[in-house]
Amino acid sequence: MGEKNISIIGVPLDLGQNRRGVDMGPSAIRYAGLVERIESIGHQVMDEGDIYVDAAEQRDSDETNLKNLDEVVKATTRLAQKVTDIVESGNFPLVLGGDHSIAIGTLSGLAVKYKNLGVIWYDAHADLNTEETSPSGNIHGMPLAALIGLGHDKLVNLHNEGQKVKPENVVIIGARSVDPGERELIREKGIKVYTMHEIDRHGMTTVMEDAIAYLKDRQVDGVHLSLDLDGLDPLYTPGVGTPVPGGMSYRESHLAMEMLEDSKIITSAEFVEVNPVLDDKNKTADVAVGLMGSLFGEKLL
Ligand code: Z70
Ligand code: MN
Ligand code: MN
Ligand code: MN
Repeated sequence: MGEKNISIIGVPLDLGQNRRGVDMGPSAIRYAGLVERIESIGHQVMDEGDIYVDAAEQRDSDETNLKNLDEVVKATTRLAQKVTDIVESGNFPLVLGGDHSIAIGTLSGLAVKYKNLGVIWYDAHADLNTEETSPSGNIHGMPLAALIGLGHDKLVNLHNEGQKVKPENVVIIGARSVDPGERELIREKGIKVYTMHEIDRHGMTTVMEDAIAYLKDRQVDGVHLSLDLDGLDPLYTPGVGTPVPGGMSYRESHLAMEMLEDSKIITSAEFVEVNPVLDDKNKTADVAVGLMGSLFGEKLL
C-alpha cells in the first residue's frame, strides 16, 4: 500500500443487535496486537480511542420496531463526524466494531469527501433490511439499505441528508443468509453480489479480480472495505453474534485482503462484529488483526 497514516477509531456499540458483548470488540482487537502489527509493516498509526456510546434506555422513545434507534443514531453520528475529520486530514480511517450498524456512521462520514465511493461488503449477510422488511428489528441488519437511501429517516439522513452510496457501487462478497426483502432489493437495485456459490464455483481469485474490475469500471473515487467477521466460516471466527456455516475460509479471506492490497484501491476499512464473550480465546480478534496485516501489506517473504 505504500506508507500510510492510519487513524484507528473504536466503536464499542452492541445496541444494533441482540447479543451483548460485541461492544468489547475494539478492546479485543487492540489486545490482539493491532497497533504493533500495523506499525511493523511500516505505517504510522494513531489510535484515536473510542467513540462514546450512550447506555440503552429502558423503553424506546420512537414508535418503530427499530431496537435502540436513538442510541445507535447518536453513536454513529459521532463516528461520522470523526471519520470526516480523519479523511479531511488525509489519514486512512480504520474503524473497529462494535456491531455492523456502525457502518452507517463510517460511510456517512466518508461520503463528505468521496462522491462516488465504492464499497466492498464482506459478510454472510446482505444487511439490506429496512424497518419494513426486517425480521428482527436489529439495526445491524440494515446499514447498507440506509446508506443507499432506504429505511428510517433518522438512519438515512444521519450526518448529511439522503443517499451516501450508489447501489451500483456496492459489491457484496460471501453472502449466504439473505432475507426475502433483501433479495427483492438486490434485484431491484442491481446490487452486485458474489454469494458463496460464485466463490465455490469460480474461486476467490476470480471473484476478487471481477469485483475489483467492476469497481474500477464504475470510476469510483475511493473504496471502503466493510468486513463483518461472520463472513468467514465460524470454524475460523466463532466469536460473532450470528454464525452462519459454509463461509469463506481463513485462506480465501487472506487472499482477498492480499488482492485488495495489490490493487491499491482501498481508501478506508472497518472490521466489525467481533464478540469476545462468544469467542474462543480471542481467536476471532486474532484473525481480524491477521486480515488487517494482509490488507496493509504484510508480506510472507
Ligand atoms: C438478519 C436481520 C445480520 C449481521 C446478522 C441478520 C442480519 N438479516 N447482520 N449479523 N452482521 O436481522 O436483518
Ligand atoms: Mn454491552
Ligand atoms: Mn454485517
Ligand atoms: Mn453478518
